[in-house]
Amino acid sequence: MKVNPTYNTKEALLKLYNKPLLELVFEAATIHRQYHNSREVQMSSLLSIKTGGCPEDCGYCPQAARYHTDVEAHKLLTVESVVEQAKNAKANGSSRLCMGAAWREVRDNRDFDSVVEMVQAVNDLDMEVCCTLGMLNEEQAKRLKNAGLFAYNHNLDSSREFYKDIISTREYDNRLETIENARKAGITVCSGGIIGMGEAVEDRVGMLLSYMEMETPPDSIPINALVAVEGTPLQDQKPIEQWEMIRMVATTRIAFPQSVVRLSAGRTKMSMEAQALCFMAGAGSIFAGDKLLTTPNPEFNEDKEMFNILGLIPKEPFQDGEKPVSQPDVIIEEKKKKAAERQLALEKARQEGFSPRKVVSVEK
Ligand code: SAM
Ligand code: DTB
Ligand code: SF4
Repeated sequence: MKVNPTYNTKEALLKLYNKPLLELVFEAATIHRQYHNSREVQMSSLLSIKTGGCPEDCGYCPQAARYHTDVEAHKLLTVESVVEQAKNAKANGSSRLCMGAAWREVRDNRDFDSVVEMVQAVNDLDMEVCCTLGMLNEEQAKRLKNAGLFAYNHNLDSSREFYKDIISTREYDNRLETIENARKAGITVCSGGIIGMGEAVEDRVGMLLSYMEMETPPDSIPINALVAVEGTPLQDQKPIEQWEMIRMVATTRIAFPQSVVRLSAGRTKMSMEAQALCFMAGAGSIFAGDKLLTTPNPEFNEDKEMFNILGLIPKEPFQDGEKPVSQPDVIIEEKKKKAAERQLALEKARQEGFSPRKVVSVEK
């Protein structure tokens, strides 16, 4: 049961969301235990591979160039540095690495070639590789799949109606297309949203309804609490009540029994008790490590202690899908071949006595 048919209308979802809290948690916990190992929680680490300077206007995002935040823009990381940080995440218990880039969309350039190499290298470490790079066409999705990408994260963020109040530079339908492109390429889909942006409960369940209307709902659904960052239009939003986070996790769990519900941004503001209720209600994953993309997150050690207290176990990789096989990338191979041919031609010319012409300055 990918989607729960009992709750496939807005009215039914609203009623569910507003149920007495402990009844809601109990119903979610019961469903969770039918489809998942309730002691396992995946630790997934985030890595911002290209930070800041984004042309989009997402009202929540500290990486949008037009807002004046403390985020320092940084060009794409090297493959070596990504591998080093992936190894560190794995040593600390993470079985998944999610690489984020502050791009509007993927472009077919050298940076994308590097991302393809990053995907190959991290997949070789036996970690699930996820990317969130903005909009993506079908060809680009196929290239990532071929490199060994396990998941693509692209969020609808909220309901179709509320979305317009938060983002104007790209349409809700563009997002649906990117999700579809990832799906068609055979990549698992990670797609969810943010609560606490000033939306109504109707918008929260409206987002869930958008996922219900898909032919195949997302394999995993991240639920973020807004991290209100100074300099963004949403800087003054009051932190969301922990109860709302618990309700949203539980409602998502019940509506999509087979998907992994990810308790995502906003955990620094949550007590361990509130997080415990989220795990009880079916959260099957957290972002682990002291940084999300640009904002703080609990440290590995803090989460290890929480896992010990609650009796949770870090989930092994590839429990929800086979490890993709990394294939050589045709475009990179072709570029390498051409570079080798050029090098060979240069060597040959040198052997034949060719020396590059000296540039002589001509006096006027
Ligand atoms: N640029 C790409 C894109 O927008 O798809 C990928 C990176 S973007 C930072 C990924 C997601 O992070 C957003 O869709 C949003 O849901 C979440 N996010 C960004 N800023 C956030 C914030 N301040 N609080 C909570 N979630 C946030
Ligand atoms: C998602 O839904 N949440 C993560 C991940 N997908 C990429 C990102 C949260 C970002 C929080 C703000 C920041 O650290 O910049
Ligand atoms: Fe850019 Fe993504 Fe941030 Fe939007 S959420 S401003 S697209 S980095």
